[in-house]
Amino acid sequence: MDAFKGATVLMLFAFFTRYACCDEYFRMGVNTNSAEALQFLREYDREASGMCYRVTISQWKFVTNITEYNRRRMLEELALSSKFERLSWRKAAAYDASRLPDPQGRRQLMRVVQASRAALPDDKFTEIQQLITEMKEIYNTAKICPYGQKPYDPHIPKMLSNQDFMTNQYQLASNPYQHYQPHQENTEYPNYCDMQLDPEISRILAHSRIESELLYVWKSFREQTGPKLKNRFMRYVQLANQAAVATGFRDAGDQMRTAYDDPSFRTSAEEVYNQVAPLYKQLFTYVRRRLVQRYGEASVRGDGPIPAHLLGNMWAQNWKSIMDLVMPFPQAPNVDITAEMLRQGFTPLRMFQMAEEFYTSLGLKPVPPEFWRGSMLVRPPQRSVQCTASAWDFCNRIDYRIKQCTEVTMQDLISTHHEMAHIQYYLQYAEQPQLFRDGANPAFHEAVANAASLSVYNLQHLQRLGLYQNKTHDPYEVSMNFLMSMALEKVAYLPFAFMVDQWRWSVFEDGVENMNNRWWQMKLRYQGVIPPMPRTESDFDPGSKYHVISDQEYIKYFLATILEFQIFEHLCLASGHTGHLHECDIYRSRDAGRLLSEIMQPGASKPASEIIRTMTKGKTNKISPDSLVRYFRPLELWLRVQNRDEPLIGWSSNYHDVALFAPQRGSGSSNTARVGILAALICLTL
Ligand code: X8Z
Ligand code: ZN
Repeated sequence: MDAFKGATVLMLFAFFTRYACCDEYFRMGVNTNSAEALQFLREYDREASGMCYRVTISQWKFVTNITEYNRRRMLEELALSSKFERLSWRKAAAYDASRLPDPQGRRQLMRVVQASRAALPDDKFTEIQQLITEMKEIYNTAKICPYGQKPYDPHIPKMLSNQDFMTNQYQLASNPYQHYQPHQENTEYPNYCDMQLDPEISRILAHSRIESELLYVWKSFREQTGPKLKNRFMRYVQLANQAAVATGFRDAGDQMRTAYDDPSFRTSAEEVYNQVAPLYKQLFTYVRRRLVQRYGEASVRGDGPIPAHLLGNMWAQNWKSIMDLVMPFPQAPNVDITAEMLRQGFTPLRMFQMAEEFYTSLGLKPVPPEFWRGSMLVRPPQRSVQCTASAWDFCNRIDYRIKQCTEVTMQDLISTHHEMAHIQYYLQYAEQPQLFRDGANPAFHEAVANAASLSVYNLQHLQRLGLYQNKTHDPYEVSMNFLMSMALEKVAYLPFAFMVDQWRWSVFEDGVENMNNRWWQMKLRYQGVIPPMPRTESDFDPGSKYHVISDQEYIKYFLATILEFQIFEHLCLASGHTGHLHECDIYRSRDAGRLLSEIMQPGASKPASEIIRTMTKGKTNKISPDSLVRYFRPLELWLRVQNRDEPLIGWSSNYHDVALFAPQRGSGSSNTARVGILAALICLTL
């Protein structure tokens, strides 16, 4: 999932002029001595790599062994690196990057300048960092009581492992406790209200089909996050905007968008969204029909938006958990090789060796011995760890590690290949200076890792590995089931991934009034999703999404999902694949490997547009959704047939939908008319 980079956030201020780059303006210094600037960059590279190593080691120690001591050590290192970064930022700020004749040096200096909040005075800089830390802490410690709040019962079933879930050895929720076991330290406690988002709450949303239970966890998690975060978030918005303006940007959203080197970035992203929206609406319409069949018209209107708690996920962003409700051909299998992996005696180590062999089969690099010595590939017994899978670059060109609590499941096999792709990216750009050891833009790391995974979660590849065989079922039906499971993960995700930063940018741009209302307006407009219960401005539902309160941009996930298919298609072309895109496997293709290496090696030293131009052999320099649409074309045709009798492809919202979150002013007909106009506008923009 995660590509973990050491804390190398850098900054600037001092004697400013205005510098125009790609129609974006930010402030630069007046020192035009280029020899001095290059000397600064050389020193910076050495010191920043060292600092990054120390911080990353301290973070690794903490997340793989959560103790108070390790937390303190990590915070100390972070404080030191913060100091170093502010100092470096001031030095960098003194130069006028536009006057540097060396384009690579110019690019490095600009990278130091752009993303920074160091234009803030010391107290405000510390305050915003503190706020973000507090918000993460509140989020990470949010807990809810089990549904029904029964007192502790020692006979409740054990909590199931991921493996149990993947092998379908679970029941749908007839017993609200079946997903849940109290955390170990709390087993004596009579009222164990310690269910966390991951894994307990997420599992209920994924596996329960009891509407009241889904509603309960949906609502309770928001109660435990939003209201506690709202005031802090509003102050964070204020400070982030101040930092952006002081650095020469219009607002914090404007500053975030500079990472994409594209003056018309907003329009470009919107165009991409518009091209995938028709496919999303076909999927949406088909899924809604199945939900109506499961939950009834009283819960889901036949031509309306879908209530957010029924889609298998806290944010309705990934629908793969409701595959059981929407499977195109229930008599054909949903491809899952977990049982076969267990039968063949797979181990986590073997899964990683297999992933390494996938990349070396393309002619790419093996991982160094330090990887095998240092990584945490399974959950260690008797110590507390953070289990989210991540790939780590320790900034010293030697140490690369993965942290993953691997279980023998198909999902973890895919995740293993995904994380190993991040490591491969690190290895490929290792010779770049520290400031360029990164993706070409923020979407690239995830896109490359997912593109490789598309070749792994793929019937042809699984067959080649001897993990899947279809002797009895209609291949067309198996293919449709496969494409549906991919669509529930990728296509369903697109409008969510698009809307999060639309909302965030609107808050940075227009202020914090009616934030919750605007969140739901966008959820409705892009996703066609409504809250399952009334919301007001004392709720703060965006706060239920970690990336919002932890200051992590989100549009990169939208673009990464588009770009992964574009990269995948070009790798497939290089490998000589003909036929359906979803059937392409690049395994053992040296030509695909060479192209992948060309994409990864430059890191961030070149603009993303140049890398895309190379990748597409000059056809385009833009991120394009054509490959994604092509990949899902067979499913889209099938969906069109399924939806032929539907009154509406997409959704229309009525007064009641909008009244769930729009502020109610006045009363009677004027109010009805006002909300009616809003609803009409929403429909028009679909
Ligand atoms: O945040 C993540 C990963 C780290 S890159 C855990 N993801 C996004 C999310 O959870 O919303 C992966 C999918 C999108
Ligand atoms: Zn990742």
